[in-house]
Amino acid sequence: MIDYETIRSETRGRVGWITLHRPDALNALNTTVMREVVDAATRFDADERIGAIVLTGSEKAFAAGADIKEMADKSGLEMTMDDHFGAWARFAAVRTPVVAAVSGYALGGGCELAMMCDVILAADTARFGQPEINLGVIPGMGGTQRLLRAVGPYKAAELILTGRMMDAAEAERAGLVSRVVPAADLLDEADKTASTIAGKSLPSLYAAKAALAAAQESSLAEGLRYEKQAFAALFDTEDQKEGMAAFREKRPPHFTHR
Ligand code: CO8
Repeated sequence: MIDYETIRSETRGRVGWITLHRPDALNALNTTVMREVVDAATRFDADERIGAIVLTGSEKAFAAGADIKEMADKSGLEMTMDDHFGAWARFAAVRTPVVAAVSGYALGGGCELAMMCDVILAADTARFGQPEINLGVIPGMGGTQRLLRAVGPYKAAELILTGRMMDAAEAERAGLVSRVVPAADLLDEADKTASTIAGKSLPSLYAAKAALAAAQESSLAEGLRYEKQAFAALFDTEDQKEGMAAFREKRPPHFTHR
């Protein structure tokens, strides 16, 4: 286990857990958090014993945004030249499915980080928002793009222009979260969901995640072409033969991730 400064990272079965741990700053995302989350996620992604990742925070905060104190004195040119927070793109690009388990605040960069994950489980205490407008800026880690795709243009505009927070029930109605669970059950539910995912064949998980990403990034015609090819390519895996044989033989499949 690697000794990180701002996160905890551990393995439970086939699930890699990353827990944000800056309790004094409500898990505000500074460059150390970014470097460490990206490092942990990249290591899990390179390990075929891992089939899913859970990203979580504390009971009070998933993450209350990018670290305002770290950014406050930067100039526009410095933000551009540093590509401040650019490495988050590497987290968004991991092949392994990521489940965000959100309790408490998921604001600004925290909401944007949750939206880089594939599944968002929310405790009934979760609060989502993009309050950057209150700081004289706008979302900068994908919020204007991913929130609009998640909840539609009018809901996204209202949230981003007013900076107001929405509770877990509203976020679920809006389509931002996969499921809301009682706060006390959040980590168990995240474990169950991630373990279920991690029990599938890795090649099909990677293909499903990539095809879902293609749906966000391309036209319907391109996306359908991509899906058709990816679907056909899976017929050259041993796991496809095993999955379909297991169905015919009325037994659970034993995937070898080949
Ligand atoms: N950055 C730095 N420190 C923070 C942050 C933050 N985002 N959020 C909270 N903290 C710190 C507080 O300063 C405080 O520290 P201290 O005790 O040393 O003063 C500690 O965490 C506890 O916070 P509060 O006392 O404020 O706790 P409350 O329970 O009273 O309030 C809130 C909780 C409502 C969540 C409040 O802390 C808050 O409003 N936080 C800021 C939320 C926010 O504006 N987030 C957006 C940040 S900007 C952003 O995310 C841009 C992303 C894109 C960047 C892309 C760059 C390329």
